[in-house]
Amino acid sequence: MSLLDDIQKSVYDGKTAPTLELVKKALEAGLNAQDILHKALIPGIRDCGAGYEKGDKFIPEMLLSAKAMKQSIELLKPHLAAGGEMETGKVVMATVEGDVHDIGLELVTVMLESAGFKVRYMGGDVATPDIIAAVQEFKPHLLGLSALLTNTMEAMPKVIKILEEKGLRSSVKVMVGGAPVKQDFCDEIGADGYAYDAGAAVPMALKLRKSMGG
Ligand code: B1M
Repeated sequence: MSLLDDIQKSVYDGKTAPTLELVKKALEAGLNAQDILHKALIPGIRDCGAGYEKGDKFIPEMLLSAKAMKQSIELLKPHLAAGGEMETGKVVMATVEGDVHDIGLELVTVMLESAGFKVRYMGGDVATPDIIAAVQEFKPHLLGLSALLTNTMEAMPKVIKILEEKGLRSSVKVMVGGAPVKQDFCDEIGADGYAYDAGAAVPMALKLRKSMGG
């Protein structure tokens, strides 16, 4: 088995300390951080989801895998991309109400920060009024909303509706993402942009930012 296979399995097994050791070893061996992320960590956590569907894994085990994954992302952060020198724009990032999944949100945040965006990271399960308050206070160019559950995606149009009601909609572009979210849904709810993954989120965010001028 390769080092990447070992990392994938270690995330699946939810072993934080051994996973961190393996990630360090991979970095020392000169492996690319993007490869460690996309060829080992993400497949490991996705295997875990598949295991959960089959009944091989239960929530406490998924939590252990999530912990191994999140701490590994912390280790990789400085290697994922160099921090931007220039401030590209301001972003509020949140996973919507009722949805605790925040690993993807964090990855998108790392990528946006590396592209020079100043991000107010709100994490998972953020109440809609808190998202609206962050938009009012931080005055971001972009609002990034994530959802991993089919039943929490519905919080996204609610956020957009309240932005409209409060007269904030024209001041902020809304970008949506997360596994069940697709372009059709983005169009249907009147969001401004959709990105499939963290890599695609950067060009989309830059495009939306540019469309605002200033
Ligand atoms: Co949950 N979970 N989970 N879970 N979990 C999924 C999502 C699921 C697909 C697993 C499965 O059944 N196969 C399933 C959802 C089914 C559905 O609704 N379609 C599910 C379920 C059912 C649940 C619970 C309901 C289980 C239960 O309690 N019975 C429960 C819900 C809790 C809640 O939120 N209220 C639950 C709980 C949990 C844990 C707490 C144990 C844990 C989360 C820990 C955490 O995040 N802090 C967890 C985990 C780890 C998963 C899986 C295994 C992994 C998610 C993940 O981190 N993926 C997941 C299965 C899977 O994804 N295959 C699953 C890796 C991450 C890098 O990818 O998040 O997709 P992702 O992010 C990507 C893109 O989507 C995109 O870019 C990211 C990076 O490339 N992206 C954006 C994401 N946000 C974006 C925003 C953007 C742009 C792009 O712009 C703003």
